Amino acid sequence: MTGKLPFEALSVDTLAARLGANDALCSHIGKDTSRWKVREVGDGNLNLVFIVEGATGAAVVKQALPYVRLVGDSWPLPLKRSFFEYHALTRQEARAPGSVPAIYHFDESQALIIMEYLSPHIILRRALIEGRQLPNIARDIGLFMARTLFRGSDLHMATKDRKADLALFADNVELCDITENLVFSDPYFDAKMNRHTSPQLDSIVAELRADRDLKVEAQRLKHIFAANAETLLHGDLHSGSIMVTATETRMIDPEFAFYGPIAFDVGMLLANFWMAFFSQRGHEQDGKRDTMRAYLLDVTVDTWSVFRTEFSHLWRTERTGMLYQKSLFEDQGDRLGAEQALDHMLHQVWTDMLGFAGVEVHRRILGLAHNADFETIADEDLRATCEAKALKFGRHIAVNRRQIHSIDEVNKLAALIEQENRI
Ligand code: SR1
Ligand code: MG
Repeated sequence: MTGKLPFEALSVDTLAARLGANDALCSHIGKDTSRWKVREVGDGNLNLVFIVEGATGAAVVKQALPYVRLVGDSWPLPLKRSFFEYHALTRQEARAPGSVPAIYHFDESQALIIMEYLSPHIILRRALIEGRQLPNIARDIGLFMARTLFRGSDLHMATKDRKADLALFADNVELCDITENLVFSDPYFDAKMNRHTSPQLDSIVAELRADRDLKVEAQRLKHIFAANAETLLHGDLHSGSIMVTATETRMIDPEFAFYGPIAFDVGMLLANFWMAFFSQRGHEQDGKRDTMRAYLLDVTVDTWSVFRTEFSHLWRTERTGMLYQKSLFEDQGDRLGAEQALDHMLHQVWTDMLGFAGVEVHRRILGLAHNADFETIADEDLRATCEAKALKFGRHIAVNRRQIHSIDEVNKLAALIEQENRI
């Protein structure tokens, strides 16, 4: 296939004929297409994903569709998100080597990326629902966030390069628009595509939508999201965008990448650990999940600590950009000034991270795009109980974020809310 053909969606039946002459794919899986086995495995909200196995290996072929798969062709979505995903993956690999799948080929006109098949990896969300404790995720994700978020910013990059990159990713308008609406606005009014566990949550939802402080806070966070072009974000860093084995962790799916606030990726990620925590009560049919709950809170502590430590290390060793330049601090013998600025910056990330986490929790329960942590709880009363606790927690950390000073404080609150009304 050349890159010049008009876009055409792949299917299990056409993939071998269409990609059989692709050198990159053939070099990884073998060129005898009669031995190729193709499976469509995409269960995400937006794209087609195929696993192609050949005589000598396997690969993933991911293709964007010209619409939102979750909703259908009534919601068109540009193919160029595949371009942003490809460019984000190359930058993430450069800034945090080994943290993303290897890219074999990118075809812009077909909006497809051929990449490494991660096996035996599974989606982190699924592992957490199953009650599996992965020992390395806090370290791996904490390092990934610190390295990509620091090295993609004006703290590290030459400002000319950062501005060029900022311009490139500024065109990812439609995916930003999804986040701007689905995360920051839709949950807080009766938007058309919203849904929630009803009638169980009806009165709580009405209360939240009438909560002026919460609405104002959500809009302040949206303002930060839209106006603070601090670094290249993953943009959708939830537990469904991470693949794991017992010892390995890889980040996938950065099609929402754009220049935004450092705190956004961190907040979205931690929100997903806190949602996993609140959903555990719904997955206790095979035994109590007390140790899993403790593990999940430990993961939030460790992820934040690894992020902070690595970010601080990079601040001291790789601060080569135009912000807080060493010529003003260390070079003047003012190491303490640089530390004071670092403290200030981490404090801002902390405060905003809590806000982003709070609204992420809300949108997964009140908006269009729910998550499997809660959705797989078949008993609706039990699901609603878990969701109600998460909503309460999300509201507290979003609205009171400036008064919360440590992750232990956040986790004590989570544990308290989780224990409420337990028999
Ligand atoms: C219409 S897309 C809904 C959600 O799916 C993606 O994974 C993002 O999280 C987006 O908000
Ligand atoms: Mg995705």
